[in-house]
Amino acid sequence: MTRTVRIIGAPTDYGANRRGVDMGPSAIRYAGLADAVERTGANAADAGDLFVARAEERDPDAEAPAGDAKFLREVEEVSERLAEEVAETVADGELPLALGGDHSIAIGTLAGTGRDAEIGAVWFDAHGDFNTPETSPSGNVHGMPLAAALGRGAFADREWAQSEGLREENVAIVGLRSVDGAEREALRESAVTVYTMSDIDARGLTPVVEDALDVATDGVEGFHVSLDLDWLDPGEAPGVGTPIRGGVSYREAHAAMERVAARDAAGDAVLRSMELVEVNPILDEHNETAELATELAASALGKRIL
Ligand code: 6HN
Ligand code: MN
Ligand code: MN
Ligand code: MN
Repeated sequence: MTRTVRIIGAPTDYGANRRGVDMGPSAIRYAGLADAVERTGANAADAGDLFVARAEERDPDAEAPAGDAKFLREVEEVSERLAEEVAETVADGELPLALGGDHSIAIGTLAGTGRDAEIGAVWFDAHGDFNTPETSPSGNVHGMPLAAALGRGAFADREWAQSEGLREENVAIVGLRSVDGAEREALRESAVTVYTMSDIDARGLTPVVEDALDVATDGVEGFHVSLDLDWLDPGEAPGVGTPIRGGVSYREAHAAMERVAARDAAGDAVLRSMELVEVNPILDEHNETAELATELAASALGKRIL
């Protein structure tokens, strides 16, 4: 049966406190995402963009109530809309592919995809995204989505942020190279599995990603792939809001996505949802980061060279 991939744009930059990543969905579509998905043999259905209130239209007096998290009220609104759309897509037997937007959109994707099933997640990112409002040095929610989905810190009493079917034991971060002080402590005491860039240096990309997929597929129905484009080296992916040197290469990124496709095809736990985040067209060069996001999605969806 031909799989249908439902493309869902989430054009928000409220989690990053800077303008630009809200144009990510347009840039990724312009780079040819739907065609790339269809070339893998899947159907592509574009659900358009979710409504995101423009910053200029916000009530300046209505600040977010949550201490040190910026724009948490706006993030909540977008998360709830995205969670609904993702849950419905999964219920319809389709695969949601969410386009950010900053990484705060993962709160909505994970809430939706984890609504009716036990799931795992692989987090391809330079960052841990494991801050909470209490630990975050920036207050930006895009540094918090993994902690939010797991109900940590101030997210413990925010049900909208939590992913019901996701447990720390089934989460793996791959390629970590930038982590804040208190965030590091939180990761160390958590049950999340972390593979740093040093692990990739020492062992090679493929065995590390295979281990991460083992973590994310252990005893669950399906797994989520969160691809932050700053996972790659900024030389390959310049169009991101928070570039960190020393990331994976073009070829390593494809190899990782090909391992995702292989695991999906093996069928023990299937690829259930995916997101492409943090593409910033303003900082990009000739849309190459958006094109890269498109190509990597195709590899994860099973694109074959031969
Ligand atoms: N991202 N750890 C930093 C913070 O502000 O919490 C950076 C987060 C970056 C988040 O790239 O998705
Ligand atoms: Mn429907
Ligand atoms: Mn991230
Ligand atoms: Mn990142």
